[in-house]
Amino acid sequence: MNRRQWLQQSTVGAGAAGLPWFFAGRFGSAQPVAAPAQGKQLPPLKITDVKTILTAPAGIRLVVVKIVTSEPGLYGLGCATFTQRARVVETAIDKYLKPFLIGKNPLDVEDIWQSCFLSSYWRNGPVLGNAISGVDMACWDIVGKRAGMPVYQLLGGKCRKAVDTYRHANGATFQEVEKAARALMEQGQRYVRVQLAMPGLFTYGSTKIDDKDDKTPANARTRTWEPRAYGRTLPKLFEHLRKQLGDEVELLHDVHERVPPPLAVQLCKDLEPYQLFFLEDPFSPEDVGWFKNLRQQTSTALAMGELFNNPNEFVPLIAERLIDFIRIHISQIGGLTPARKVAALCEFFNVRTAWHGPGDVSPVGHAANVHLDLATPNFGIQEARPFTQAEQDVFPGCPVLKDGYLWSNDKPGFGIDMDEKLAAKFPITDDPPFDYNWGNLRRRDGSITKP
Ligand code: GCO
Ligand code: MG
Repeated sequence: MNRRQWLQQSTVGAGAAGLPWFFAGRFGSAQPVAAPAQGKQLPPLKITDVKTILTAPAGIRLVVVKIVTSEPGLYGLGCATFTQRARVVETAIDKYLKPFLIGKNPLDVEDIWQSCFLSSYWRNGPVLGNAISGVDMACWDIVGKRAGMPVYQLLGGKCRKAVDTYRHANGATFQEVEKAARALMEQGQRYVRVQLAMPGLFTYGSTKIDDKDDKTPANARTRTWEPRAYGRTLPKLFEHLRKQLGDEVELLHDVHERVPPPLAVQLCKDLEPYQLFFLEDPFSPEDVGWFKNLRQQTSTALAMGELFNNPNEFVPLIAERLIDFIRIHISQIGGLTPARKVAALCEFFNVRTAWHGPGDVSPVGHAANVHLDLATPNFGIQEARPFTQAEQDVFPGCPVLKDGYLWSNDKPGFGIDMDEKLAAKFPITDDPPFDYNWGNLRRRDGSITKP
């Protein structure tokens, strides 16, 4: 007798005796009576196929998982994007998770997550985290479609009508950054992340150095970075922007873990007069021990986390109230299942969410971010980008960015689909296998430094 039959038999017997179901086995009546009202019984569901789809409709390598079920036409999509190691994630899914998953019930999302997580014995790293994320989101998508409900409804329902976002304003001069910020504000953005290129230095999130005349092979092309000049200039950029743009607009900045910890502390103090909405990644994940020191010295709001993989990296920061915004990359930590737990943990410590939402999160991943944002009371802000036409064609049902808000549709699951034939028309490039900016950033003396 399986669990459902056992439960049904128990319930019937207990009902007849007017006793709770758990006495049924002992006091069951011979009189068959109607079972208490139960939900519509749906036929059992099984995973019949797991596909990994690599596509680059906007030029960035995306990894999407499609889980196909035994119910005709019922499938789910999830984001497993790790753009710098896309092929490794593909192998983790196709060669390892797929055989483990075939035949399992995709509605048992928690059990699927826990068992996939432990199935490699070694765990908590990128690649396996991304692979599990794709599977996890695809299962949530299936649960939503089966229930006929959007995922945000399964998470407790909407706490807000739409999701407030920030976008990026980059430039090589103060005026260029100001212009880019104004353009976004005119489109309705209330939150703008500002990044400045430093002359002669390769600066994260800024206008890239034009290297068309550089004949050095891409994999050996060094980018130069020195933190001091950046540390001195950034407060001046904010001074300029506050003068020109006023106090109303919320300004953000990403340090991208590129400065030595004492300089990051100084920077947070120097930026206080400009009241940033948040300063992101002042330290690298290897240096999180510095947060205790930093927190006591500054009132600048702190965001951290796109590089986190292991709960031990972020749980103490949340529980000790050392950060204000958690910025985990949802596919990095394994998908919606762990992310919703992180959001709930944060709620108790008044830490707000600001899930990572750059170009290397697929529209499916952005849709998952939006569903969680809609249902999270302690939501802070969502990093967003407009989707290219090609992305919208490959992923019909993309969240819509309007007046600075991301809007989800109300279709079941994540409400987003994938045109596989069209996706195949945007193959990922293996040459170069990833952009060589990472791992080639060096100080002037030639020593390697954090990206
Ligand atoms: C951000 C990020 C990204 C990362 C990128 C790495 O949006 O805050 O720092 O742009 O650099 O996702 O691949
Ligand atoms: Mg960042």
